[in-house]
Amino acid sequence: MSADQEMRSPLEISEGVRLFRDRLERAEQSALVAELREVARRAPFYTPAMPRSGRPFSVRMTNCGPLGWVSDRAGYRYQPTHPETGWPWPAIPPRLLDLWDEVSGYPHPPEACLVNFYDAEAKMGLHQDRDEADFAAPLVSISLGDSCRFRLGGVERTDRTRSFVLASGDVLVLAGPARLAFHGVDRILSGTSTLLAGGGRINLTLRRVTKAG
Ligand SMILES: O=C(O)CCC(=O)C(=O)O
Repeated sequence: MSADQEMRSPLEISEGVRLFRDRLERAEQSALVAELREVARRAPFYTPAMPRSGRPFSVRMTNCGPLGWVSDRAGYRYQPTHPETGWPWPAIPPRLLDLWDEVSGYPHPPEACLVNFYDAEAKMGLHQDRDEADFAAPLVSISLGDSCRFRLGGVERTDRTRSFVLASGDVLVLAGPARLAFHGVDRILSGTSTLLAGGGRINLTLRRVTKAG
């Protein structure tokens, strides 16, 4: 982290929602993409399916960390292995653990890093992240590659929503009263970044899954 990044305070979008614009410099983003390529070599991206209907997600996913979030006809859950290869997820890259320490304000490490890949057409509907045993830990979300229009609501599905752009290098934290805020991705703004050779957007979501201690 440069001194400039250290000095910059996050944008408080609403209570518990902190947006660190340009938190990762371009060189850090590239280094992270190289590490994620290795993660994806060992735990390939796959297409998750919706519970019950089995309808495929438009987003492709993989994970790193002791636990990974998966979805299939049987439901949403965390598990220690890749659903297609049966292999344990690779470790979370140390630079992400450091970032968690710097922005989360939570004294225990994340256990899951969900890696979402969005092509130009992919999106993610409004949802809450609530498959974790403890909501005391925040969600830390990192954007890489093409920008997206991100939608954020309140803790009730019917609450008013707002949208804003998340760009490569931005880090968003949902904590405290916003930990269970509904959120989603309306669309990808194709061609807004040259970070990923083939275009598209990667989102990393760091989560604590079990109750610490
Ligand atoms: O891609 C994003 O910015 C959001 C991802 C997300 O909401 C999730 O993985 O639960």
